[in-house]
Amino acid sequence: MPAKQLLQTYADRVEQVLDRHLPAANTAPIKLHTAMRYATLGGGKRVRGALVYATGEALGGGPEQLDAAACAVELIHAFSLVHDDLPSMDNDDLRRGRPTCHKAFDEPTALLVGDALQTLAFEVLSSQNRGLTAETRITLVRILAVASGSLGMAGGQALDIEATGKDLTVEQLIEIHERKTGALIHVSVVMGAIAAGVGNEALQALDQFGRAIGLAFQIVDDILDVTSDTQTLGKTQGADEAANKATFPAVMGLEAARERATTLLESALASLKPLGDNGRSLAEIARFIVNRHY
Ligand code: GRG
Repeated sequence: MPAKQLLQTYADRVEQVLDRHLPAANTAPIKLHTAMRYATLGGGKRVRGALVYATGEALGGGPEQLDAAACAVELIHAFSLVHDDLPSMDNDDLRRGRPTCHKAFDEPTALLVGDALQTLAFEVLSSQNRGLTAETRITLVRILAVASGSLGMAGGQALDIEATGKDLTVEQLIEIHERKTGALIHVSVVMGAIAAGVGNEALQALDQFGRAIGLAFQIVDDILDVTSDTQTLGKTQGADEAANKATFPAVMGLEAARERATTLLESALASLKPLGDNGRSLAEIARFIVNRHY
């Protein structure tokens, strides 16, 4: 299936699961629940959820076995976007083509939306769900917590803030990007694998695939911030440069950044070899990540 169709299928599925798990907008506190649904539903490419499904399915897992993990990674992602857009962080007005959560609601609500989305992710993951043993659920909770915490995404964000306005080496930049964005993308692949009961050899291959594609994702995000436009991106174009952010195009130049993303794609695709034909959907998503325009 072509990448766009594949992503749409997975996006539709995870949207339904998210909708089911988010409290209804008319449940008190109404403003908080309305804002949680606003920040989570009806937008986004759902790449992380798609990676959970595509990885799990490559290993013979059924979608109902993968729903909780796909939903949890998208909840953590939505949380990170809401907090990332706050005035004390990136101070953005536009996200997914709409006003950011704190603009549509207010800052205290946006803070609480992030907090509540994070705890909901772990509630969903740890709840009794079809096909996953208690041991598997605990493993999923642990690896998602590590990937989003101070050694993963939150730590990457801290390093990114510290690096603003400084001259960085490519190695320093890779370390930031691997944590800030790469960790959640990498763990989406690993969670899909674990939820599907992966064996050791395939897990190693997928671990490499997830790392490569996680870093490539942020490099391309940096490139698009320079080359695309606000309407296509659904967020403010040029925001990185305006904020004096350390980015791949800034540190190594646009062409070298493009080359690095292509090399990472090649290495990600090579990691899929042990999966044979079953890795086709993952390969499609990897190509989309590197060749996308939004
Ligand atoms: C979540 C524990 C925790 C802490 C939050 C604010 C923060 C700490 C981290 C920020 C991480 C962040 C926002 C990184 C940028 C990642 C990125 C490239 C986002 C855009 O992802 P897309 O393009 O967005 O997949 P869509 O809208 O398609 O889902």
